[in-house]
Amino acid sequence: MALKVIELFTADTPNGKKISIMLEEIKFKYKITKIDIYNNEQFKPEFKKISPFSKIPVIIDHQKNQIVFESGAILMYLAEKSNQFYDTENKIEINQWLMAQMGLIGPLIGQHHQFHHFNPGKSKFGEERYFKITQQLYQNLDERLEISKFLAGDNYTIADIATWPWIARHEWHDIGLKNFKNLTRWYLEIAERDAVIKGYDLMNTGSLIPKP
Ligand SMILES: N[C@@H](CCC(=O)N[C@@H](CS)C(=O)NCC(=O)O)C(=O)O
Repeated sequence: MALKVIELFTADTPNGKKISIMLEEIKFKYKITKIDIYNNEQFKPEFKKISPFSKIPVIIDHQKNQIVFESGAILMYLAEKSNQFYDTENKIEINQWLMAQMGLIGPLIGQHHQFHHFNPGKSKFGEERYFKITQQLYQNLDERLEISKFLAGDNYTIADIATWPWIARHEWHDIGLKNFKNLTRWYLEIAERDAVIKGYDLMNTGSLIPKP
């Protein structure tokens, strides 16, 4: 039965899309409360009460009066609540790939966005450093997906849900997703899922998933 208890505080970014995709996947009814991070709404005292670092995404599970911040923790929470995409037998494998997204893929590709996409020409060092790192991450993911259908094995899990929205920003990266055959296969397979198509367009603006 659909639950109508989750409130998602978010913006239209890869970290935000992780959670809308997950909520669509598990078919929970949810309400989106937009936080305009380009106009500093994340720093308002009422938001800071639920987000100590002033970051989106955050959820409130109104059924339990439970606040959860940090997208990885939110994915684990929703996976455990719905009993989906976080198979108990495979938790160690899933945790590794999820933590790699949280600790490496998100923060480092985020820096690539800052130097290459938003501020080109400001720091040659920063542009070169994060371009190379992003290229390396594409390569690492491609190697993994050469031997594994999904990141944590045969099944689609919260590790894929966390990582996919970052690769969906490939047009900003200029690395050439097409050159990474296994990563492209994985990207396209996930892009066909109804929940991903819906969760990607979380603000209902008609956003379409970019092709490789
Ligand atoms: N580790 C956090 C990162 C969240 C994050 O960086 N959110 C960005 C948007 S994608 C944000 O809120 N930025 C606003 C700011 O930095 O002021 C998570 O995965 O939830």
